Amino acid sequence: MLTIGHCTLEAQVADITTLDVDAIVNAANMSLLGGGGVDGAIHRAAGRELLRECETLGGCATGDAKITRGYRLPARHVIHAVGPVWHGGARGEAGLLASCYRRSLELAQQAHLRSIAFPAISCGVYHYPPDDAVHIAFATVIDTLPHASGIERVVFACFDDAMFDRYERELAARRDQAPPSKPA
Ligand code: AR6
Repeated sequence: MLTIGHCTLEAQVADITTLDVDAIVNAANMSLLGGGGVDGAIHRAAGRELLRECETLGGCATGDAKITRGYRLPARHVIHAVGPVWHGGARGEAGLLASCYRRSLELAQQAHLRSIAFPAISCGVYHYPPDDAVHIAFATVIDTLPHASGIERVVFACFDDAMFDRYERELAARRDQAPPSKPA
């Protein structure tokens, strides 16, 4: 756990569909019409109404995000972000991945949400190298939080211990950078 301003950041090993937060982020594709991985799990848990709302959205560009209701999920909303497919790193993948995190926080802020959970966008079927992806996720969230002052809680939902360890390393490195507390 790490506190930045009014916001706590934490990593959890969790199925993101079980989290009771204002919004969970989906690692979607440009159609926004569902798929495998976390996308499939979110659509299964939310029910058909989620697909019906997604059908009205006209898809989404890579690096961008769109928000829907959460339907049968404990989460009140789903923010569908489209991460980049990893092609080796020379096709703007890092900027597009950062943009997913930034846009998701912007949408959450605009909707007056306070808590948000992210999966490791692009780290599954899209094959983004996970160490790099986690570093981008973490750094982008920290850089964006000052512009999303209503966000009080960010959860990085990890499907396995290896992913959890990556976020824990980022959290620890950031804690180590914090200025030492003043002597009493
Ligand atoms: N909760 C948390 N994390 C999960 C869950 C879950 N229930 N399920 C998987 N993960 P992926 P991508 C992790 O493949 O790489 C879909 O077909 C998983 O272990 O879901 O962005 C879409 O429709 C991995 O670390 O997303 C797109 O076509 C991370 O979530 C495409 O896959 C992301 O893996 C998007 O690929």
